[in-house]
Amino acid sequence: MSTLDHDKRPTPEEALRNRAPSWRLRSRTLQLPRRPLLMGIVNVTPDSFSDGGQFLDPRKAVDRALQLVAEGADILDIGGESTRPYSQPVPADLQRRRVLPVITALAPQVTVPISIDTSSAEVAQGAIDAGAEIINDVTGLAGDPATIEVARHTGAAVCVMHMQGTPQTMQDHPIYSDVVEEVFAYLRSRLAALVGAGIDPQRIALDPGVGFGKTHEHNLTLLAGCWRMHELGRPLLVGHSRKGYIAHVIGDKEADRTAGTVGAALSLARQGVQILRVHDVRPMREALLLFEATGGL
Ligand code: HH2
Repeated sequence: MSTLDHDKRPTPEEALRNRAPSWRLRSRTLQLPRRPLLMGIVNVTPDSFSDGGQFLDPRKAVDRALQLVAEGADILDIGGESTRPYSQPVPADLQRRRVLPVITALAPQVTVPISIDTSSAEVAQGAIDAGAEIINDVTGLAGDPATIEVARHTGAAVCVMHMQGTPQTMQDHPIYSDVVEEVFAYLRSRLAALVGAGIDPQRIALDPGVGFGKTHEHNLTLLAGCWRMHELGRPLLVGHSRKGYIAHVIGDKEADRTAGTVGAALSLARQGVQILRVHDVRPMREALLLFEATGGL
């Protein structure tokens, strides 16, 4: 039996009525206003696709995080493993050595919540002990099943992302018959499985996984159809920042992708997406403020 049910597809207006107004984290509840919150990215890695090597030094990573907060980041996402296409997994102990000093230094200095970008239970547990309160897992808590237990017993929030394949294989030949409906069906089943495993649904955010096992056309279709995911009643988090579909649309692989990221952010804001995961907080914040002030929302 197909998991897709085309007859029951809502209109964008109907889907938006189900837009989640808040996200419960470990120590607080985040309100999710109509203008998206910004999750600032800090990659403590030598090889991330866009900022690899810039923040591998823990002091530089902390400074970058503080800068993103000063520019208006509402959440910080700290990661010690690149998941770009064809990247290799990074052992948990190396991820911990990269991210834990950064989170330990940051936690007493910032009031915004800290998220750990990992699919390792060991890394997630260490990050939570150091002060993180969100587990951002690109494998949807399926890569390391022990992560479910970490989320359950710590009460950390989780972001569950869709990916077709693994970073090692995902860009080989991604195939969908209907990318929006298939991502929707995956997120719905993952949400049900995690709730069944004892995770509080109020703590779960969902992410369509831009760039994870998708062609440029898939990414563009998915970005245009994010509104669909509101039917699941959970906060939507989208990581569209600086990714390859922007160069594809612009027609220039070398182009700076900040303006393109802003352009897509406005479409996502209009669709009611609650959280945008971005490298460049200041331009995003300013564009969204103006978009809101001029009636764009
Ligand atoms: N994208 C990346 C990493 N983590 N998490 C979520 N929830 N959604 C995303 O789209 C997402 C993510 C990849 O981007 P980046 O961290 O900049 O690069 P790299 O994986 O090379 O470190």
